[in-house]
Amino acid sequence: MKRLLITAGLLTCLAATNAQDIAPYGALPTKAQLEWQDLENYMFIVFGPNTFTDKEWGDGTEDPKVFNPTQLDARQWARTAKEAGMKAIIIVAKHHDGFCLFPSKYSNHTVRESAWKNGKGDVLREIADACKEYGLKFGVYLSPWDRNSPDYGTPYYNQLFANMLNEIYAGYGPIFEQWFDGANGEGPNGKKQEYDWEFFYQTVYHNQPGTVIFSDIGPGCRWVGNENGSAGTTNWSTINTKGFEPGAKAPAPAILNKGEEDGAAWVPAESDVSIRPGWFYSPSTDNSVKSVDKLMEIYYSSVGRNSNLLLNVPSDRRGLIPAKDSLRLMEFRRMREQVFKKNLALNAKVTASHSRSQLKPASLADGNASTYWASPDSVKTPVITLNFEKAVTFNRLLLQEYIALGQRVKAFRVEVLDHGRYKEIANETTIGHKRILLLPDTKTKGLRITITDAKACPVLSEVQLFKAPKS
Ligand code: FUL
Ligand code: CA
Repeated sequence: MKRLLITAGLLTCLAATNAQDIAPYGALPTKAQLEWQDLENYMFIVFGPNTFTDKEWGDGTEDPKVFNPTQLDARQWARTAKEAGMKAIIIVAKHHDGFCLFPSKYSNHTVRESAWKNGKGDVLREIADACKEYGLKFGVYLSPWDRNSPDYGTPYYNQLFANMLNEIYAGYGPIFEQWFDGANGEGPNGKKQEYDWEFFYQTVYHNQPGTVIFSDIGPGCRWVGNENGSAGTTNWSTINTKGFEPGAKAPAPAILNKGEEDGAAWVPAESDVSIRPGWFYSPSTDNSVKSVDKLMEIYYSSVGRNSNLLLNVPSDRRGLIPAKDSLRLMEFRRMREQVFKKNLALNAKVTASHSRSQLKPASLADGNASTYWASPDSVKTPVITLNFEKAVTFNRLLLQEYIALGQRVKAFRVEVLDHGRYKEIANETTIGHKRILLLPDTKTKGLRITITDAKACPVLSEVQLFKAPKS
């Protein structure tokens, strides 16, 4: 009896290991990158003296007294992000003009020198606290390019920049993402800085090893290669960074846009885009806040193409997110809720041409991204079928790979049952964390997804179907 129990125990144990026993493929995400990817959609707040002088790039000679928001309320920013369904805020702590929105010891061009709160204010503190209060993650943009610092263009500047990073990391709590702009122009002495990127990265990691570092090439996440919120339809989360640097020495934008198949490093894309034409608030853009349709298009071409979406919603001169922008964000959230309200795949009977023992195809349609299905190692092109008792009408197909084991799917085909025969409705590349296909209204009792090419046996976590209303 005892032996029997031991054998039974061993068998269950073996079965359980088998299910998990899928060799990861290629470069892999860290735990921090996995958590980061799940955030999907968060807010950027670009703010500073330029907000008051109506510029996109200040030259660093601005009188710090121009920075004087009359009603700054970081809790309004955080509340707006929260109600917009966003999970984090990244704030500009210093733009290219060198003005620090926190009273840095390493600069005399800061909020301390401004008129705001008689020099006693600290925007970074207020927004860090507000993010905490509203359960949002907090991130920081700190421009290496500094058109004010007298040390910019000298070797000491790299140390000074690291000192500022240390100051921020020691004083403002957990920082989920560090945003490094690649822009590298001249400083007040007419010289360009040779950035010591490795030193900057190590300074961040030394303080907070879990911070995801954004730059053109990561190492945590990468620029998507444009500022329109549009990732490539093919989008690998891997790229080759060796020999490259952020800025002028970065890979071409077209490469950043698509990533690189079999790239040596896991550096997923982040799409940064502004809700207005400029990055900074300007009264001249009050009537050009992006429409809900445009924001939905951006959502599909970023989050829907294996990229996170960093949407800039700039504070105005009062220090508030204007009503127009915040209303638009609420409409955008409501539209997403409507589109993704009812996952029609939940009613499907799911089968697969080949399944790994213990992994059920039903896990593909359980609405849970942490449960997954995979084919055996030897099968790279399995076929997944969803059958419905009653015909469903859909126009969005959402797919997810279980990326903890790497990005594996290279191409796939989608067909629907039409008068007893399968008809192709899409033929696409890469999936990654999330892929959303926009399709015409399609009514069917059967959907078939064929993985036509993969780096290793596919590991998929979700197949979802939705019917988006007419906009
Ligand atoms: C760019 C900057 O030059 C813009 O001013 C803005 O900060 C944007 C997010 O990145 O490279
Ligand atoms: Ca699942």
